[in-house]
Amino acid sequence: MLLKDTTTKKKEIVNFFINKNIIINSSILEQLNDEQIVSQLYEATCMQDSPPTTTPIQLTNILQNISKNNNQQTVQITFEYEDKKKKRTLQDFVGLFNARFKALEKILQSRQELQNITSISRLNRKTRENISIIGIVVDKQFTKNDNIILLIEDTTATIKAIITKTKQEVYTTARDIVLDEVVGISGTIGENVIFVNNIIFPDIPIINEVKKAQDDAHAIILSDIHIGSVYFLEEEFNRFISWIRCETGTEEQQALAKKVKYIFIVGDMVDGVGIYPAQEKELKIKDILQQYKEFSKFIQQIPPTINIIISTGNHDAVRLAEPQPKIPQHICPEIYQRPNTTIVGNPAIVTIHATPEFQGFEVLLYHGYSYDYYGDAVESIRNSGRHISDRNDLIMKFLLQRRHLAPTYTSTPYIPDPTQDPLLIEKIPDIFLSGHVHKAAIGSYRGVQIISGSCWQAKTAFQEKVGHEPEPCRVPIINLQTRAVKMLRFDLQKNEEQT
Ligand code: D5M
Ligand code: FE
Ligand code: ZN
Repeated sequence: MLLKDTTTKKKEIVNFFINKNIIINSSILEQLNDEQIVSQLYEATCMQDSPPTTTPIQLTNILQNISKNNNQQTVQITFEYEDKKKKRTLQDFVGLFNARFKALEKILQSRQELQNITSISRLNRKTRENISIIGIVVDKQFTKNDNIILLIEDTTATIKAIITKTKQEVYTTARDIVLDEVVGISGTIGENVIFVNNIIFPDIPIINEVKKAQDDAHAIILSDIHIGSVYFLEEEFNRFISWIRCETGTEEQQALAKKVKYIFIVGDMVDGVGIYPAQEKELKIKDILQQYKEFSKFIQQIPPTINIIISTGNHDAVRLAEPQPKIPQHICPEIYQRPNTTIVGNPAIVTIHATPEFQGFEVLLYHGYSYDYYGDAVESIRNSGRHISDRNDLIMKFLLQRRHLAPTYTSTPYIPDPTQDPLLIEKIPDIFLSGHVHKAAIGSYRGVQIISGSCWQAKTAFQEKVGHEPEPCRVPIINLQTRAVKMLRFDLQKNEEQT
């Protein structure tokens, strides 16, 4: 028997629908561009021997199940914060800080650089012994001579630690220390003070071999679309949508679009309502539901063969305090109905592209609301670029070293969970994605791929005032097989070349 090719099967499926007087909407047609879906649908419909009894509703269900099954293999939510709604108490803060300290202490305890770890209360303050402690930085001061004094606290006591200018390497490290981070310190003990020789961060081990997919699949990182803002760059965003639909671009560009299997949207989908004072004047769409409806229209245009993972940001319709919940279903029902979407909170970890032969990639998503703080508070980062928007990759590296998305308590508002700290980076991700500063960045740290999305919003009046330089309409794309990352541009006219 001759095996039918996809085109023949496709025709038969379309005929099948027509014969049953079922209107084939564009969403169904789009699904038929996928060979796998065609063959599954073919089996589910045309192959039936007896006269088909399938109703339109059943057919829609079949389609949805097929897509869901296909997507299920490729996107799994690995970490998602479940909010147990209850009133928070001071005790919850204590619990949270203990949970955070314990987790980071455990990581630090395994570090070879820290020999003879002692709790602070048990330090023999009279000897000149070499000691190591693990503690939280509760204060940081510069002396008249520019030496640094840290106040370190563990669960037993506090002690001062002094880092002198003469020890250049550790001094440079210490300058970047931020409040509330947990560090390991080794040095010699004097009377009520440690003379620091070395500072150890929880950090991540060096990964020698990065994971690579077996097939030529690509993932795209978007963030900060800001739909509803008068600054939303609709024309440019439509240019991206046309490209991802393979409707525009050179042959080569279209070939690349076809290989995209994942699109991550790392928060700030819409501009929101009431996010900053007098925002109404800068809103083209003043209704939050309308903003998400507009967003959904774009998402609906993305081919169903692409898995879309959506997390929240500080402009989205959820609380500002982190961990942020996912966008609720009633806010954007159209997106939940799409079989190819995975909606998560902020932060979140998803595993993509796992197969029986390949364990998949762990992807950490965090919008980056805390980054404004670190872009300013960390000296080496502050001095490294003209604007905070230039520094996302450095901030993300800094946070991987701290194993925490917001080590300083005041760097982002949060809801304290007494049993766990959801902003800890406990698992080391393969890929770490962010956004928020409105300029794309690509970097890597010890084998972790760092990528930050750009934005689809022109420079706002506020950003103009504070000297923020966004760089909109750039799209980082990662080849999961080679792990190469490229930057695509949609701010250019058709006749200009993408770089
Ligand atoms: O933030 C986009 C970028 O602009 C981010 O780096 C913060 C900065 N920004 C925007 N508004 C403010 C205010 N009011 N204060 C400080 N920094 C700001 P987005 O999350 O898109 O608003
Ligand atoms: Fe934003
Ligand atoms: Zn933001």
